[in-house]
Amino acid sequence: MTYFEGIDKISFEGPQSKNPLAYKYYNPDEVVLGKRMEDYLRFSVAYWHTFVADGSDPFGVGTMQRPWSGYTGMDLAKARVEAAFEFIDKLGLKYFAFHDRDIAPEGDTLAETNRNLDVIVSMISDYMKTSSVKLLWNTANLFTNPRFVHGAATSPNADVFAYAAGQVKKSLEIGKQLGSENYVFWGGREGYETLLNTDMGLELDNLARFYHMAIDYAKEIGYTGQFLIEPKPKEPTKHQYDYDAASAIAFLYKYGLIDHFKLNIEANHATLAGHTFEHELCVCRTYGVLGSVDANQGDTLLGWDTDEFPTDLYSTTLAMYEIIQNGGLHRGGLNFDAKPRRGSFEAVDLFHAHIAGMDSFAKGFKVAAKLVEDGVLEDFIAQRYSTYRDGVGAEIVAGTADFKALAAYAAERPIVNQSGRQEMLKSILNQYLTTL
Ligand code: XUL
Ligand code: CO
Repeated sequence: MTYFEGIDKISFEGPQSKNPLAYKYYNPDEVVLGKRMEDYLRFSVAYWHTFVADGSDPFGVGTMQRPWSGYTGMDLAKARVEAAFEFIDKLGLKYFAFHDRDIAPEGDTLAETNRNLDVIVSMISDYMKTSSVKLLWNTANLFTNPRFVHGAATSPNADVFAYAAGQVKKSLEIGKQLGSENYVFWGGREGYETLLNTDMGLELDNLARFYHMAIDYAKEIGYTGQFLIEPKPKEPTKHQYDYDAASAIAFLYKYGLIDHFKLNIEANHATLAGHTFEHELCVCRTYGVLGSVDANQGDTLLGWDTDEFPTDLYSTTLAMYEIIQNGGLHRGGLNFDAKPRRGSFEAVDLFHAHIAGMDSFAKGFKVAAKLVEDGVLEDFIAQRYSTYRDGVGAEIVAGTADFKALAAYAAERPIVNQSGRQEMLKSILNQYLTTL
């Protein structure tokens, strides 16, 4: 059965093409920085937005017209798998990502839920055997069901902690079975609403205990995917513990978890935290924990997670610049945790949306690669910090200077600063963006 009737494989036609169902910049075979674009960018489709979400919002019901809408229960779950592999193949994607609850319906008990999962996971596994599509990451949904009303690993109720552990245990087994390259923890309800009823110390200790149990179980079953924490400051909770990259990293250090985790940075989560996307990526690469990316964009006029497909070339360029400085994303990828707007309700809009996202990142990648090749920013930055290469600066860096020596050095010396040249650099960036 064909789900996306009338839509052929999407191919690269170049920037002059007038065909909306073609790539203008994403050319999988083009070599950039010594690697095929496809191998560098590792695009992934998010199962929940593309095959599950129906366009409902707090003010209205779903609007999305989907070829699988007529099915229910396990039949719906199976139809979605068939549609997913057709979609992935038509776009030429290589990765996908899902929550346990996206792929199979929840049963009355954990055992029944797991039986539903087994049926769908074996179907996905069969599809994966006959295609080159891989699972970028999987995760457990520990936020939708009312049992998680007060949190999962940070719930005040130990029975909920136990249930969440059972759910993640199963998800790690699925990760092993399908060979997921990463496993994501997004703490949807791991935060608090009011400090008046919250023992923050116990909640954080328990969250760390939960992660240590996950590490132990992964080791026990031989699951080798990279563990990722996805920071987000708020929504659904008022305050989420993994507020941003810096708070997640502090948590990982405090609880002896830093060697076992990297971070999955989502652009819209950065915006919600009051940071730019590139800031969060830069913090991660500086601390050596940049793992993967949820590629989307927010709206600076709206205070919530809009999960738009990324189309802002300025942002994709600066993000790819950070990713290149990181030596790529290694086992991570660019997962489109993004949804077409509620008004873009036709199935073909899913194609337009992914094409827009992939082209935006491909273009940003090419511009960032050229900036790096030409050493534009590196040379400027190297010169800006050149006082640390010799004299007193070199002594500071080498650790041989102390306050007494520095005070004596500074006593009679006039200080001459250099311009930061911000406007010149932005103008050069625009030049690269518009001429490449
Ligand atoms: C929510 C979000 C999640 C995670 C996976 O804002 O980003 O979809 O990516 O649980
Ligand atoms: Co996300």
